[in-house]
Amino acid sequence: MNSLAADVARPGYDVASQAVGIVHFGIGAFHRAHQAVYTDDAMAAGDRDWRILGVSLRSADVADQLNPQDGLFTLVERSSDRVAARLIGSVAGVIVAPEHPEAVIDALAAPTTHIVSFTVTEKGYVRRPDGTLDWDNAAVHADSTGSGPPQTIYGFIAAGLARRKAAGLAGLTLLSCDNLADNGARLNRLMTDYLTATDPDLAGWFAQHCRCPGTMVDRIVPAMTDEDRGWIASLSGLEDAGAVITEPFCQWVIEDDFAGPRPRWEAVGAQIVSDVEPYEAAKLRMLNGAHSALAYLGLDRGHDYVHQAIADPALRGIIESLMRDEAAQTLHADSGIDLAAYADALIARFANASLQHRLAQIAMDGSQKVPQRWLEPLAINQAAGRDCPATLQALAAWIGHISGTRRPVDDPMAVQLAELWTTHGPDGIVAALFGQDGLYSGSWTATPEAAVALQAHLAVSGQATAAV
Ligand code: CS2
Repeated sequence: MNSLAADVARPGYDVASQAVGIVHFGIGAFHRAHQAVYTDDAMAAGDRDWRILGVSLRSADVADQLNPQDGLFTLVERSSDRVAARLIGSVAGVIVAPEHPEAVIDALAAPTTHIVSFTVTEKGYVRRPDGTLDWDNAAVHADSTGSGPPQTIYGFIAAGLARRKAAGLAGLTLLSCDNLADNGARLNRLMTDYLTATDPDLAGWFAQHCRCPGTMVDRIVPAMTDEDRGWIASLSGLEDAGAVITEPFCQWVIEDDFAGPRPRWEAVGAQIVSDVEPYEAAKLRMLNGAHSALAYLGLDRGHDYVHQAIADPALRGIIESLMRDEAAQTLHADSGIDLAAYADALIARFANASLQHRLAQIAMDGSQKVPQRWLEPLAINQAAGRDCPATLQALAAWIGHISGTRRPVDDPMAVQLAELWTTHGPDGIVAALFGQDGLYSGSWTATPEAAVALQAHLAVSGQATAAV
């Protein structure tokens, strides 16, 4: 490595002397630009021994990037008028779980570990469309039968907790930082179901000694490219394989329900509250709901990036309606959140052209995202007799996307969804997904009018795409 340019801020504490207090599953770019930064700030403000040991459940990429640099990486905040770079010291290193499963369990069972956090994305929770644990998944099945080293978060946490219980150690806080509705309560239910089926005594211990606070996490973090890394090298004078680029905005709302000690994240900008739900619902339905709409509608119109899609007059009105007239109507007016100002701020964040946020990144894993982003608000609005033309237009674009004929589909259910298309065809796909017995009927069932609207959009967008 070369020398660090003088204007790149360094960690404000003695990094090497801090012990690990947090084990984090899913140490992708989002975590490095969010929780790792709050934790770095907390240690700079005086907290001690909260370094983060990252765990990758599959790929060795992040370990290969960060371990040779002792976990250090550059964080760059970028907007049209500002670039700020700093070095983050809170990550101690990364374990590749399939290579060293015992090391992961040791870390979970260490007396100094108090918090296990997760950004494993929606699909990392291995749920069925109705939200319950997918016991048919091969990795969950293998973990539950104990036929080899753990593969899923459930298998690893169960093994770590069993060791803690046997050693008479304290419980853990399991902190989900993924974009699921009610993420803390859901993780608690999934973990409880897993333990009840595999080790009922441990399930009792878990209920007594562990906590799963809910969180709302927010920061837009595009996937890094080689070009980005080259740009950072020219900026800081460092070749940094683990660098991340993000927007200036950052928000973290955490339910005040921990099993033991935690960093004083609230001293460095996080909000610790008694109820996360209003923040989480607003963020999932307005920000993420608009994001997914921009992704599928934007890709259909030939755009590559979020800032291009939001600048397209044909899409801007749909996004405004989806956020203000549809999603916002499902949120509590008395939550204290100014929803009109929130929508304004989101539009400005989407317009940040310097972020280069790819629509294809957001379009990934739609089967796991659509329920909390669109189907919940559709169900609430439908029960209240309100129409949702913008959300339906976006949903139709997703239905077209999962046919697999418009572009490649990166989704754990891609094969199943493409088969639904093959079996039911363009005239039957809406009913197969959202009819009385449809795949997603547990989340939302289309009225006959909504089904007609979806069908009409599908017909139009199908022709439009075919004509391109
Ligand atoms: C995005 C999110 O990829 C996606 O699905 O909607 O990652 C989004 O950028 C973050 O949730 C913003 O906080």
